[in-house]
Amino acid sequence: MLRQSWIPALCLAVLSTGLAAQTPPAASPAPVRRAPIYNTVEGQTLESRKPANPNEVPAFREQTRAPYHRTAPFNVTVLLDNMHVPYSLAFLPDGNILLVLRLPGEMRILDKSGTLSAPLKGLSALTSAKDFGLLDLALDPNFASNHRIFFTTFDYLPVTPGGPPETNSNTNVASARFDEASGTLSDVKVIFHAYPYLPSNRLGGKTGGRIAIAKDGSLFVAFGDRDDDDVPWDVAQKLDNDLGKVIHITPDGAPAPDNPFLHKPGARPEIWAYGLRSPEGLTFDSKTGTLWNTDIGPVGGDEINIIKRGANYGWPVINYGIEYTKTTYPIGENGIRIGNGYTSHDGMEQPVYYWDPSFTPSGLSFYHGDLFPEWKNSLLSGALSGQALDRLEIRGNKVVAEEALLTEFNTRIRDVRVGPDGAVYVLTDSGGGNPNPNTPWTSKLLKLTPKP
Ligand SMILES: [Ca+2]
Repeated sequence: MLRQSWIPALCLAVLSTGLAAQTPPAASPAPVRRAPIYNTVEGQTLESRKPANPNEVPAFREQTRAPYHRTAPFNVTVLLDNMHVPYSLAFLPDGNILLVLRLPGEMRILDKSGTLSAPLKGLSALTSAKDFGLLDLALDPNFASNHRIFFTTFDYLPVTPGGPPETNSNTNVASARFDEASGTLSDVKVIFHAYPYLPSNRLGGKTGGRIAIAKDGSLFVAFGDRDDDDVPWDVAQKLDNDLGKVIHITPDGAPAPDNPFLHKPGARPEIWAYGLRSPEGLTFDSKTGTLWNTDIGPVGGDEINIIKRGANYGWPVINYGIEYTKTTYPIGENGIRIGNGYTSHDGMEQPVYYWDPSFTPSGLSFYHGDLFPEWKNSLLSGALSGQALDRLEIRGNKVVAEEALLTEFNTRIRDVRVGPDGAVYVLTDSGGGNPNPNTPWTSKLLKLTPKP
C-alpha cells in the first residue's frame, strides 16, 4: 500500500490560516515511535510479539490472535495536517464535516472545498471559569430537521507551576443546536454529568466519552473508571457511580425507560452495562443493532466487547493480561496478574476479542459501505500504541481475520468514521493524552478510498 503523495495545495494553504488560533509551539521533533512489526503472512496470526502472560488460555479459539488477511491496496489522501489533538468528527447533510479538537475544546467545519473554519462560537456557555476539552460528537438521527448535536466534554487543568488549582469534575454529555447555514451553535447545554465529580488529581485520564446514538435517538455513552492510582479500584463493579460504565439516556439526559437498574436500590438509573476499565470506542452495527465497544485493559488485555443490557464486563475482577508496571508491586519478570488472576467468572462477560500484548484500541466504526466490498462486515478500530487502523472481519460475532492498516504513518490513531460516500476517514493523534506544549502537532485527517 502506498501513501498517496499529492495533497491538495488549497487544503494546506487554507489550513495554515484556519488553524492560526492553534499556533503550534516551537518544539524539537519528538523521536519517531515506530509502529509494532505485524506479521503479514496470509493466514498466520497478525500479532507476532510474545503474549504478556504465556500461561493464559483464551475462552474460545477466535478470542485473540486472529489470522492476517490482506485486502486490496487503497489511496490515502491527507485532508488536514498539523493539528494538535483532533478527537472525532461527524458528516453533515450538506457534505461538510464537523470536526472536534480535544484541546482546547474546539469545533470547526471542514467544507467540501477543503477550507477549515475558525472555531465555532457558542461553547463559552460551557466553559465559564474553567478550561475544558471536547471528546466525541454525534448528530441526532433527525439532525436534518432538528439540527441537534450531542457531544462530550471534560474539564482539564493546564499545567501550571505551583500545582493545579482544586476543581471537581467528570465527563459530561452536552447538546446544542447547530445551524449549518450560519455555522453557529446555540442552545448549548450540559444534559448529563457523570457521577461522581472527582478531585483534580483524577482528571484527565480514562475520560471515556464515546457516544453511540440509537435509531430512537437515545444515547449510549461510555465512561472510564478514572483510576490513576497504583491499585486498581473496584468502582466499575459498583452500581452507585458512572465510572467504568456504559450509560443509556434520553436526548434530554434522563435515564432511558428500558434501563436495567431503574428500580434497584442504590443503583444509578442511567447505567446500561458495567465492569469496564477505559472504554475508548463505542459504535452500533447499523445492520444488526449490535453495540460494539473497545475497552483499554492492562498489558495483553485490551478488549472488544458486545455491550448488552445489564451485563458485567468484569473489570477489575477478571481480565486477560498483566497490570502495567507499578512501583508499589513486587514486579516479576512477567509483571503481575490482575486481581486474583481470574480470566473468567460466572455472571461476567467474556470479551469477543482481546489484543495481546497491548494495542490500546480507540475509536470504532462498523463498515457497511460500498466503496470497499472486501471490508463489509468489518469492525474498524483505531489503535494508539498499536499505531494502526485495525480491520477486524466479523462473522457470527467472532473475529475471523485481522489486518493492520496505515502502519506506515507510525502514529497513534484516535478515531475512524465511515463517510456517507463509503470512504473511511481517520484521525491520527500525535498529541498524547494531556496538553503538552512540547508535543509536535502533526495530527492528520486521512481519507481512504479504493485505488481506481
Ligand atoms: Ca472485560
